[in-house]
This record gives sequence, C-alpha cells and structure tokens, in this order.
Amino acid sequence: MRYKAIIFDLDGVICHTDQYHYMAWKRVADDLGIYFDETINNRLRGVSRMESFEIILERYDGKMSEEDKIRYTAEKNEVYKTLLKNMSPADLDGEIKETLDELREKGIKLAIGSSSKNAKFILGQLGLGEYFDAVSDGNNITRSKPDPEVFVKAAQYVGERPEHCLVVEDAKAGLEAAIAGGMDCAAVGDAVSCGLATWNLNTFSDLKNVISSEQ
Ligand code: B16
Ligand code: MG
Repeated sequence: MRYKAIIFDLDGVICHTDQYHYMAWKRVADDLGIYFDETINNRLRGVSRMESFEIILERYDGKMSEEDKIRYTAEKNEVYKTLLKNMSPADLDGEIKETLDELREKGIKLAIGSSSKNAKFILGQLGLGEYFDAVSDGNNITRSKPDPEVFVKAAQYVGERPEHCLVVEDAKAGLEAAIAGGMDCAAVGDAVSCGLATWNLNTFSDLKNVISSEQ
C-alpha cells in the first residue's frame, strides 16, 4: 500500500471554525478601527495567529509595537476559545467520521497536522480527543505552513516516511507545505482550484476511492 498514514489539516478539513475566527478577529479589528470583512478572513485560512494579525494590520494606519501585537492576538484568542465552547460532537459531519473509521479499519494511521494552538481543545469538543494516532499542531512547530515542519513532525510521530504519507488540506499554504515535505496531498474545498494537489476531492469520502486505487 502506497499510503500508510494520512495527515489531516484540522480547520477547514475535519471541522469549520471560520465563523469563530471571524467573530473573534472582528472584535479586535473593531476595537482598533480597522476595516475587516469575510473576504479578508478567507485569507487567514491555514495561516498562523500572528501572521493572520499582520494581514489584518495591512489596513491599520500607523505602526504597532510587538508588545501590542502580542496583547491583541492574546485577546483574540480568548474570545475565540470562548466561542469554541459552542462546538460539540454534533459539529462532526457523519461523512467525515464514517470515512475516518473506514480508513482506520484498513490499517492506515491517522494524524492531525494543524497550525492551530487550539487543535487539541477543538478535537476534544468534537469528541475526537483520543481518536488520532498523533497530533502535530501549532504548539510543536517553530515555522508555520507553507513550511513543511508541521507535517514532517506528524510523519515522525506516526513513524512513517514522507513518501508513505498523504496530507489532506483546504489551504494553498498547506498544499505547498505537504509538497515541500515530500508528501502527496489531497485538496478539499477552495484548495482544489490551486491545481497543486496530487488528488482533488469533491467530497471527503472520495478519500476512500483514492486509497482503494492505491492499494
Ligand atoms: P490558532 P489549520 C489554522 O488551522 C487556521 O486555518 C487558521 O485560520 C488559524 O489562524 C491557525 O490555525 C492558527 O490558529 O489561533 O487557534 O492557533 O487550518 O492549520 O488546522
Ligand atoms: Mg485548514
């Protein structure tokens, strides 16, 4: 079998937290008098917290100190974490859980590769706290996507070589990270239009066809 492990991005693949990110960033942007809308929010997908803030600050008149940047990103995270408490196992799509279960039955290792420092909390909210064989997230990396570090670490955690790993991503930076790490990748959602992925998925369960065709 070509793929021995699948590494899933979290936000935009396993769950959808866009609205919570948007509401939390909007609060900060409003406080600072910065224009912020959902189109700008879409640019923050797969991007680290501080890099997201830098994108929001493109519309800020003036220069902000590093100290203030840390304060505002911490403030955003507090609002975001409070909103995440609304998530529950009901937010996990049935198609996703069934597909994951079938892949696991085939003996494939399942891991998370997320830029988020809240990944473990989100997984817990979804009822997937103990589900994955490994979780590589924003807490164990020093460089964010498109750097491959988060996926390289996930591959190490499950003990598989990059050529035996498949990454599933919804963001261009994530596809670039997988490719830079020597891994194949499958695109979902908006990432399909980048044309960078080894596989393009119309729907999550298409992953089962990819795996069957590679057995
Ligand atoms: P946090 P992913 C990413 O998660 C999100 O797509 C991105 O919008 C967010 O800024 C980033 O995590 C950092 O999240 O503030 O929770 O550490 O798509 O890599 O699973
Ligand atoms: Mg994502």
